[in-house]
Amino acid sequence: MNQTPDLFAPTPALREPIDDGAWLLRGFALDQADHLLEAIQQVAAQAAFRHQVTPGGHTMSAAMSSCGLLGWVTDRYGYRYGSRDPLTDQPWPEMPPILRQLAVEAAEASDYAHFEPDACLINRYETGAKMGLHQDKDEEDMDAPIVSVSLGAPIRFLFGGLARTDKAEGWKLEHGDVVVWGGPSRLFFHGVAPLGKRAEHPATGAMRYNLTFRKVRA
Ligand code: MD3
Ligand code: FE
Repeated sequence: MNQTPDLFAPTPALREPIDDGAWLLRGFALDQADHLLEAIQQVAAQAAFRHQVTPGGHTMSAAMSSCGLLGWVTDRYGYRYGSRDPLTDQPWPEMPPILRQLAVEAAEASDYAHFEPDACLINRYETGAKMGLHQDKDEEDMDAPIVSVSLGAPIRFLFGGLARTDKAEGWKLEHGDVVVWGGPSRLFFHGVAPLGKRAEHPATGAMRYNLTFRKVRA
């Protein structure tokens, strides 16, 4: 038996358990944040941020874009993933490698090996924008985790359980934070509280961006 500590074993990234299968990696994206924000602007130059309308007729307060093979679309007829941006009828912009790489590394650090996202949704929040409690269940592959990256102004994230009425816990998500949701937590209700009036960050002013990486097709 070798009792000598292995000085060269990889150190696991500092991670905080949120729930079964869910990890908060505080500051995981911090050193790349400027490059990630540039990549977001490049995507937005081809697929502009837009406020989509839900089937219930409500205009979403968060503006959205997408990149990768698939993007998420909602309109009066329903929600779906599609391969073209309805604003331009063009394929969604390719997922910038720097974004994909970060998501794969965060999944790996959370013990989800071989994550291959085919969609990256980009949410942009301005003061007062929010996202009500919902489940992400439009994806075919529920074995894959969802990786989320927060950039810019901080927000209060709400995380409940499998039932809409389960009590939701609040977490602060800040610039550079990454959260990985898989296993039992994959279908939990979640949302974000309205972006505060004084919430800001030097890199984005009063705006917050959230990237979510998904594997939609099984
Ligand atoms: C928990 N976005 O795009 S990210 C979404 O901050 C979404 O923009 C929020 O919910 C945002 O669908 C929250 C954190 C998050 C994302 C996906 C999850 C938490 C999740 C999927 C399952 C469980
Ligand atoms: Fe969600």
